[in-house]
Amino acid sequence: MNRIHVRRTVVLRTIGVAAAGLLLAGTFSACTTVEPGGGGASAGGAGDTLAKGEEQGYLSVGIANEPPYTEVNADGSVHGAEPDVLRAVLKTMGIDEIQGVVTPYEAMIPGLNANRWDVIAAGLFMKQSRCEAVAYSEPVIVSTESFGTLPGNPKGIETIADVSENPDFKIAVLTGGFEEGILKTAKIPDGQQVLVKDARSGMEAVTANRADAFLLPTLSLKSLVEQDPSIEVTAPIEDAPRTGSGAAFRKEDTELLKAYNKALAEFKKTPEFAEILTQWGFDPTVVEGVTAEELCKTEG
Ligand code: 6CS
Repeated sequence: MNRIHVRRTVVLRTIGVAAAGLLLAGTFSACTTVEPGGGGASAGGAGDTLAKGEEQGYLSVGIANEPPYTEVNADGSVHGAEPDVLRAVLKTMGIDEIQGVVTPYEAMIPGLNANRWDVIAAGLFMKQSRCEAVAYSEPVIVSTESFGTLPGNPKGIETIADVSENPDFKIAVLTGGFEEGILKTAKIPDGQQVLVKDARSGMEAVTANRADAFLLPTLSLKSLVEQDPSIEVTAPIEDAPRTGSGAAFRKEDTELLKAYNKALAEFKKTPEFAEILTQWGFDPTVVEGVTAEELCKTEG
């Protein structure tokens, strides 16, 4: 197999999240043949993902497609701040490629633990429940949240408290996303939540007046607005929890986590780390001194 193509392979799967796990509805590759067994499926046993990656020369990675965190290009190449950092760090470990598997945020952890992919690098923000289910690397990104609203923000929605205090406000959030958790932690009734499957649907909920605002990371909303200026983005929400993300591994992959964190710590000292984050609009200094332990204390 042409290794260049392996780098650029994206295994695009239409995966529905069934109650008991993942329903694999179909697999096709955007670019080249995928590994036998369904592309990202982990052939190894528990805890040997590092050895598997070293042997096969790549790891499969659960991603969304939500710039600037993750981006799948028309040619099937996988980019975005998180996959670009993951690829660069794995390269220093002798694992030259990553193979992306696009999936909804709510399916990322079940899919990882069902061995559908080997790691998550999607901006899957750290919080208590997620940190109980997977082993996060040290963070590479610290994020803010904003509201996407109609131009002029006619309802004046700027904080989570504004939503709590106005029971008629409806807020679109991704099903199973970090933002749905923010609303639940704030005890905002389900009736005020408009669950959507992806960022595009969230924008449409606002422009079609099914929701008064779309709650999403600030940079994701700004990226959407670059394509479609039909909404505007509020300043970062002051009473939204600060959080961040890094790679997420299976709990049993302790050897991979240890090796990755060691390599990541070295990589963070290089100009390439700052270049990647800056290229995607992130401030590389914001994550300095922030730990996974701290971010895993985030409620939800
Ligand atoms: O961690 C999450 O669930 C959220 N992360 C990103 C990058 N976008 C939305 C999603 O809900």
